[in-house]
Amino acid sequence: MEQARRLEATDAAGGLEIARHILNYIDGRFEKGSAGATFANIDPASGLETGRVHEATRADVDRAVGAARRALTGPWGKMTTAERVRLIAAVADEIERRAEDFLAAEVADTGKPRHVASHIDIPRGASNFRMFADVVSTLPTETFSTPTPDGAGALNYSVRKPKGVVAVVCPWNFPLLLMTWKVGPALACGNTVVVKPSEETPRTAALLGEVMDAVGMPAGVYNVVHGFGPDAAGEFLTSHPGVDAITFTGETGTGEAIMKQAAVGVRDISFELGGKNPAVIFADADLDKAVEGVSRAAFLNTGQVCLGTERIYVERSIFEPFVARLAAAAQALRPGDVNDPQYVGPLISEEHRQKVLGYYERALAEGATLITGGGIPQVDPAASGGFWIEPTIWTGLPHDAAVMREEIFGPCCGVIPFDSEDEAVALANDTSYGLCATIWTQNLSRAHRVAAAMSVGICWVNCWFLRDLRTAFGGAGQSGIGREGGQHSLEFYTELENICVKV
Ligand code: NAD
Ligand code: 6OD
Repeated sequence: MEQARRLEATDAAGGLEIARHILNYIDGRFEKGSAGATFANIDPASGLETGRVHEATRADVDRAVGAARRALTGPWGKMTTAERVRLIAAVADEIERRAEDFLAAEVADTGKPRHVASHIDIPRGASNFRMFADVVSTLPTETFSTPTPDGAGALNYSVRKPKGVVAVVCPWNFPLLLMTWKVGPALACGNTVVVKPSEETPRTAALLGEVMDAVGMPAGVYNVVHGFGPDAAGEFLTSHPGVDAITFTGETGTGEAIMKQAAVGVRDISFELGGKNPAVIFADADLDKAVEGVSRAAFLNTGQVCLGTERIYVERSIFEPFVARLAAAAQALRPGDVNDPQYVGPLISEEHRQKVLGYYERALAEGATLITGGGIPQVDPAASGGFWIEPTIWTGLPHDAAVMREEIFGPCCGVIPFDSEDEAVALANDTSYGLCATIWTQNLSRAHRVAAAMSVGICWVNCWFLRDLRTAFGGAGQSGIGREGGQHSLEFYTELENICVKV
């Protein structure tokens, strides 16, 4: 059975045990793609192939959607909320039990530091299930007592029902975290899912299939189809008429394409898209904490964080010391060893590195002063095939420069001075995106005033990426549609029916 699941025994890559074959998971079974096609799974830290991903065909996607539809009316659809919640909590427990396997898979796919994966990605994979199990267990419903002309009255109350088959399309930067952030609430609300993980990072979605098996999840509730986006598994899924709702995290341009597909059949969408997030540092900020926080926001995960800071506005009186200290923080980061606490990982692919390096060149052409970085770092020859890149800081850029307006998704930022609070707010809001902002100040009134003035979905004050999963998460402007998190997720993952009973 174990052999059927994984096709082949495990392989060692960078000392980690990972599967050589990454399979689709359809209707409770691990499968090759029906056309037999595979593509390479690459370790970004070495540039080497570590496995083969079995690509799903249109027919495979069709079977996955069919299995998900059948599961809605099978044992899963018949479960009480309490039974469903028990199974979902068991998924969380099993992810924790297999944390080392998930860690190995995530590090192999992304090259990210082990301490990032073990503190952020993998624990969130478990808590995304546990938290939404709690949310649906304590779900309130609304009731209204309604007067009627005959004086007898009526009772209005609401019930929440699953939306049906939910397509979950995910990116590569936090593969398990972002996928389970959607799968957790979808299943907690009684839906079934077909997941299309990023072609760059398919491992943890496949591994979650083993978890589903282990906890006895009914077949068809959780399905995974591997492949690419346009004219491939991604589009086959999002354009499939059997899909009732699509939840997507990725680039704004991809969101536009998926929105067109979702229009056919008027399917519901929830989008978490790109960002070009500002940090505003006032002269009264605690400088140590601001430098540490902004450096994390700019360089964590090699800048491949939708919430990451790529625009930094600093009050003029502290501009120079701030830039010098941020540069020192960037220079302290070291590529090469996933176990090093100061390790900065590679970018996800050579294609992405070329895109980011293109922006590095463009910044100079647009008039930037290069403070640090700007190229490819020296690494141990054994790791030289990895997609390494230097953390980079620019000053002197005009605010309308492309590198200050377009999402780069790399470890880089432009720093611009400001002279007044109004100017800082205007600069921060001058973007078509609106995912998040961070503000650094010790003036409480200013913190509240400026936070409320930001045109974003999430504003952090004196912190960054501090998450409480009960809160609304999502973007304004071109950064997304809808909010997920806590009870907000119910708006997307359930259909609310009002029942009016004449007394
Ligand atoms: P991407 O949009 O290229 O791909 C995301 C997923 O969509 C992949 O699984 C891909 O195969 C699939 N896809 C691509 N084209 C498709 C199509 N036409 N139809 C259906 N599926 C398609 O994004 P990425 O490069 O994987 O991730 C980086 C982007 O994601 C950045 O823009 C980042 O800001 C964004 N992101 C946003 C958030 C957020 O919460 N707002 C979180 C993480 C990443
Ligand atoms: O924390 C989350 O729920 C979330 N969606 C994080 C997104 C990170 C983007 O890279």
